[in-house]
Amino acid sequence: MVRYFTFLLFFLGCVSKVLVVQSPCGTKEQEPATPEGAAGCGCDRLKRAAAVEEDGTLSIDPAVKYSTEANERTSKTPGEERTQSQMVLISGGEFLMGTDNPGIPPDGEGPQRLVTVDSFYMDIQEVTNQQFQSFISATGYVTEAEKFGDSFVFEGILSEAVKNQIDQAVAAAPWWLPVKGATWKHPEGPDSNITERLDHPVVHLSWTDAVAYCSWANKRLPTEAEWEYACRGGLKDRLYPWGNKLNPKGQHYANLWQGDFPTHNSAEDGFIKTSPVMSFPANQFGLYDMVGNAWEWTSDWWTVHHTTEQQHNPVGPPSGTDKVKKGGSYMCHKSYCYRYRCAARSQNTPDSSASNLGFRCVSQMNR
Ligand SMILES: *[C@@H]1O[C@H](CO)[C@@H](O)[C@H](O)[C@H]1NC(C)=O
Ligand SMILES: [Ca+2]
Ligand SMILES: [Ca+2]
Repeated sequence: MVRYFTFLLFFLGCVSKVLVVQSPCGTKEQEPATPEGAAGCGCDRLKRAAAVEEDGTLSIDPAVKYSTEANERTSKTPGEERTQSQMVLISGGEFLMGTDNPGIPPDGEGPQRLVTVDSFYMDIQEVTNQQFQSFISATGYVTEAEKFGDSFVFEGILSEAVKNQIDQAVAAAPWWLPVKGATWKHPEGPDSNITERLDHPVVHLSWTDAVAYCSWANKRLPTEAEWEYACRGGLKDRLYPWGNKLNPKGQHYANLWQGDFPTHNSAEDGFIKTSPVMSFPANQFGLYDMVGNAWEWTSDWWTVHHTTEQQHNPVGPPSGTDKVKKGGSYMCHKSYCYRYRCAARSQNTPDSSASNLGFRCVSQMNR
């Protein structure tokens, strides 16, 4: 109950900014944001208020400790079928992070700033259902959505049977419904499964769950800077991982939303929901689905204030309430969620989970 209320307050705050250009949602803007730009697809305000203590601190499971112990219990037999993602070396270097021409100014996409990152390896794909299944089989890990008993699902992909059971919605974004029993194994609730989607990105995982998985795999989540450097694929100051045109030569380069959000998804790119990973071309670094398909968690706490001084391996603020996610999802359309750009960003509390939010891991070594 509280969590929907919190959502509503946030949303109203954002909308009021559109009218008076002043609100807690954003800072000085060069141009008025669209209501869509401010409120987005509603993806960024899904919170579990229950996890926020009265003093504002967050109660987070010690996932790292847990998964380290679990990892020690897991014996890696030689010749065992490889389930981990292939990784690619991202050679370190400097790049321009963020943009001075923000698509959504309140998100803190700017200012553009010079950042250097050291070399690292990155999963070429989002973590899939099959890969996450191997983690669960090895550790017995229980995800936060399973503990809480529900997760947020986009209404457009729910069955009538499930929709009819729901009496509570997010008032300001009625297309997001808290669905009892929605988990990574049951992405649209108990009457759905992942049997036909083993090669799709795993979704309904919290930041804490994502950290637990990467840690088990002897990897970690990327920082926002690493993620954005990787997204840009060596291109300078471009919108997308492949350049500035959304559909070069009429081709789709990412699983996004075509049609009218949220009522009509024409699926011109071939997919209404998630797609199998690597269904679209890789960027110049060999990375797939950096934008679109599933949003991807990063390790950084959220802030919209960035220094313009040159940074080396920035890791974000030391603390916060929300974590940064990058890349947008299959739900993103320019009219509502113009966040399928490398500079774009959004946030969720670390215990939030939803039907369009996943992750990939990085490592200093090729694992
Ligand atoms: C999984 O879902 C498919 C439909 O996508 C259905 O045909 C199948 O029976 C389901 N399997 C199980 C084990 O529930
Ligand atoms: Ca699509
Ligand atoms: Ca993605």
